[in-house]
Amino acid sequence: MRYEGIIFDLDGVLCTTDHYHYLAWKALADRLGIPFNETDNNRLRGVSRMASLEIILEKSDRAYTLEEKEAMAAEKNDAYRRLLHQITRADLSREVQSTLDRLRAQGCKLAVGSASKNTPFILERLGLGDFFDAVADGNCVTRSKPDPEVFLKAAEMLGLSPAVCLVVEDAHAGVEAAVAGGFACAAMGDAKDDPRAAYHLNAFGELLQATE
Ligand code: B16
Ligand code: MG
Repeated sequence: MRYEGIIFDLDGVLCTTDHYHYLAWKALADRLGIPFNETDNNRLRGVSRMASLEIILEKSDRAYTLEEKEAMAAEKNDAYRRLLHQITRADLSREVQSTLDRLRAQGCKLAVGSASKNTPFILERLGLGDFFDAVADGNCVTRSKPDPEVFLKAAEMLGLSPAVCLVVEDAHAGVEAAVAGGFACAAMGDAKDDPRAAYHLNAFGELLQATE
């Protein structure tokens, strides 16, 4: 095993809730009369809630106060949380579960590094509430990806230096964050072809060969 620790992004890597994010942002955008489609939604990948809202409001023709923006973010999150209740253990793919189990059996420490403040709730729904050795998420950082803070925090919680950890990411902002923090990165999904990544995964299970 080439790495002592692996830090996984959550959404787009361990599970897929991006459609729920889309539906919740879309409901808000529709109410405000702001155009928003799945392509716009792609720009929100790995980006924090407030930064996502700012991207959506780029197409608005009026300015909003911070108070109004906070209310909008809360409205979106309430809708998103309602949708998250649909997640069950069956949404954790066998490929993800078996790959995680094999990596752990190889002596690798496993952590989550996610921008989402809903990380504990999502992990619980997936049946992974107690699985990871460390969880760093949007609740314990002040700077969001592409700042490396969340991954540095995860490595620190594992007691490992970035040089011996691999980050697995699906967002370009996340790949940038990993590299900025001194981590090697395995990219998949939307960010698969990002040239800054050391590995380009077509599927989660390919991590086993990549880290051999
Ligand atoms: P929340 P990740 C990210 O999760 C999502 O990709 C991004 O779309 C979302 O805006 C962000 O979490 C914040 O989520 O509103 O739940 O705090 O990919 O970093 O696991
Ligand atoms: Mg992601």
